[in-house]
Amino acid sequence: AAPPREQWTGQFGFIMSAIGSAVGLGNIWRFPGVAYENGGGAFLIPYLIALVTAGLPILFLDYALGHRFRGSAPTVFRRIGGRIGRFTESLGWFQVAIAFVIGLYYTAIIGWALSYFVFSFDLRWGDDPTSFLTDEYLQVSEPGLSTTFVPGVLIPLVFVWVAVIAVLAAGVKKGLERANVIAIPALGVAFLVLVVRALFLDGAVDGLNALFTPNWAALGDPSVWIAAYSQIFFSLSIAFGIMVTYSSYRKRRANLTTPGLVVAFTNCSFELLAGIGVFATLGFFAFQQGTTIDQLDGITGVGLSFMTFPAIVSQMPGGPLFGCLFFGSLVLAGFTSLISILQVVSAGVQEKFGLTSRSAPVVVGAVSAVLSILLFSTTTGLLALDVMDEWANNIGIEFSAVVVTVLVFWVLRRGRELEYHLNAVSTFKVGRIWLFFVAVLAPVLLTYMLYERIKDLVLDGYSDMPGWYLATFGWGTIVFCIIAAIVLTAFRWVRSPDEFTPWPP
Ligand code: LEU
Repeated sequence: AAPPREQWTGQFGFIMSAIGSAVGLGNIWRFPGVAYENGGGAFLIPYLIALVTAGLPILFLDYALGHRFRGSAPTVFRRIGGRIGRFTESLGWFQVAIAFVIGLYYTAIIGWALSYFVFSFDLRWGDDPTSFLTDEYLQVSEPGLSTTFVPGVLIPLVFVWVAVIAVLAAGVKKGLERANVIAIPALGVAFLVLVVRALFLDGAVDGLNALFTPNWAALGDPSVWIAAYSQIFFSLSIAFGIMVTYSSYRKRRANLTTPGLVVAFTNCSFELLAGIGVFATLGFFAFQQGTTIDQLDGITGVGLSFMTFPAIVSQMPGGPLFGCLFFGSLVLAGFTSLISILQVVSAGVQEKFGLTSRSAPVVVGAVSAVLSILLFSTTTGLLALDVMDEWANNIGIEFSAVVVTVLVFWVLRRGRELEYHLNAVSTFKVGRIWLFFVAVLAPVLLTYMLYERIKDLVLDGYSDMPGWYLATFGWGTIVFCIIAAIVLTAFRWVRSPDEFTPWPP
């Protein structure tokens, strides 16, 4: 018989690991730019509304699903499906596929951060960090598929893949949990030092004003709301299998909702803190240049962390230390999230194909690593990354959230059962309001937003990139996930999942 299901040592290990997953590149690299682009201070309103109406409720839903049905996403959706489990399993594989895609480029960014951590020591990027990034470091070429590898990007990328496979192969307790218990406090300290330092820079206040001065008109724009919901899902690691998988390793009698509140609160505080730190630093930069923040370029996404930040670090007293703290934080935050992403894929494959908890990460990791290296260590990596990130998050994850909620609450009608399960041991009880948010409000809002977003992308394209390119890397990503879901569902289970985790309990 297969060994019993792995478990966290206890609540603390789980909470640290869940925070490790939630706090990631999304908090440091993605949030500040997204907030700034979508109305600055006014973005906090849709953000908080998204947190309360969809973030927390779906976080609880993921916990309930994973914990009650005790398995990776495909196992969970097969079990909850009952007689139609053969079909509903595909939803689990769709989530696995999204996690797989995100893992491919997420690793690339961690690899860059690792390089930049090293570059910080001697401010290697010189006087023009923008051209350093695109021309010297990434050696970006026209959109396309190049086969020219860039060694400086390739080597750290390989390193990150080896590290993540090693952690996963060591298992839930000795690998994932241990890595998080060490890395998360370290990250907390490094990041606090960074933010406090930033607040004492000249011009910091102007930076905060730029972030927090609301542009109320933005609230009328659906794309701002979509950005808020997507950011919450990505940031809390919900609706694509991560929290389902993580909560399946909790002990049978476990308080579910209270740790959920702790994790969500910590994640969002960290996110706001990152916004504050980043904008204080931008304020300093604008001050140095005798200009204002809205005149600066490159405040979003990749540009912010890898062009603007290096430029600032160069001008700052004690710059190398600041750079090390910033890029070191990115590496730690990113790595602890990456292990949760890959665990989703690894656990799914492990259960379906009857692999061991040691061999599954090696197989899954090797396949992912090869693809990730092919896509992101060549001269066209940067563009592919941007497009895949947009589609995986704004279309893939939202689509998954809609299908899960409709399936669980409307087709299978399991709402009451999950509510009961959540309340059985938890101290924070959920009730009618939770059901209303997850079963009614979330699917309705998300369907509308998804429709708007798809319409926009179809009609207006994305960042002036050629249509064929968006078709391949954007829509192609979604098509890939759907095909993967169908194909992986069609395979036969090598062993019944019930052998891994006794079912029914
Ligand atoms: N929650 C993570 C973050 O904020 C991302 C997720 C894909 C693990 O970066």
